[in-house]
Amino acid sequence: MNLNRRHLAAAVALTLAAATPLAGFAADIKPRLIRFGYGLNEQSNQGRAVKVFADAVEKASGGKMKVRAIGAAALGPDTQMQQALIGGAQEMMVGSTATLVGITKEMALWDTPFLVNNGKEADALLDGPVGQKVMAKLPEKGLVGLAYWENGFRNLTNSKHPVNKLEDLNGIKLRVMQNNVFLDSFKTLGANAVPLPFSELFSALETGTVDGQENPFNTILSSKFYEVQKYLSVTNHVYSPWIVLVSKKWWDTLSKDEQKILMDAAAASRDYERKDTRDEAGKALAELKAKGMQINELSPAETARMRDKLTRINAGVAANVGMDLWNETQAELARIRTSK
Ligand code: TK8
Repeated sequence: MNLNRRHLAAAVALTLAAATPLAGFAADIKPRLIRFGYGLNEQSNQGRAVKVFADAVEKASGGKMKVRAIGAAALGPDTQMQQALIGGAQEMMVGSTATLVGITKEMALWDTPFLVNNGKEADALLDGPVGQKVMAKLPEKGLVGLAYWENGFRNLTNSKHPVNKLEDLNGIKLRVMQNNVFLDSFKTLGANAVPLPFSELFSALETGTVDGQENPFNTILSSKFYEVQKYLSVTNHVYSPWIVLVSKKWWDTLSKDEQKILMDAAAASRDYERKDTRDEAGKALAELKAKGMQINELSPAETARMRDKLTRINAGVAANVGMDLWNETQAELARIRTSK
């Protein structure tokens, strides 16, 4: 016992002696642990990209920064994780911009139906001055945005009947994200829209609490919604981004080098994620069909009717995000469209 204690004391003394001249490098001894939460499964475009981010951070930091990826909403739905980041109880997450509007109202810009026509326009808008301006609104709320990833163009599924025309939405109990633009959009289209966190969606569909939902093909596939949804209507009614977020409280404790490692990894994972998502989306429809879903495309006339109804939402979005930002977005989109 005595001997043990002596040994221990000697070991402590040795450690202290070794540590003293290196005191400035204390952070080097204990790796930075990054709890990175997300909502989808590990086997999804979101999960794969978080893994790419984690590997890039560990590699660039020589193992001094470690990412613990926690998927399937195990740390809670988007809104709960956002609060954990603000409070400093969690370091990072990726989730929908749509669930962030309660914190940063300008994020509602991305909820505008039919805002962009394709991925190229989305990338240019999000990575350009408008996207960066919206992201720059986050730090005053306790969050730092690092990159927009692609969630994708959203499409409708339900368990009742095919949606070929607007009237087919009447009476369908449709889950929407916790976001007023989505709620108003689907009420306007005639559905019985119900906001629910994504983490509750599968079981809500399974038990019939709701009849339908809307998400990109990738998510319909990775979350196995085909098991509980028969009909898929290709509507592409809105492009949804995801956003990679950091707790500002924690961010401010990092060195410039550590911040740069995270920014570089976010950019690399964004490029990987967009490509992976687009590749998968291109194949997903055939897979969903093979899984037994009945798929229909809306006729151009019906798409035009839907578009027309939904443009009534635009004025509300514009008022919400501010007329200046709205006009800047329209001008930027016009510029993007002519410069290709
Ligand atoms: C995942 C969600 C999801 C979103 C939704 O956490 O809630 O429908 O599309 O991707 O952010």
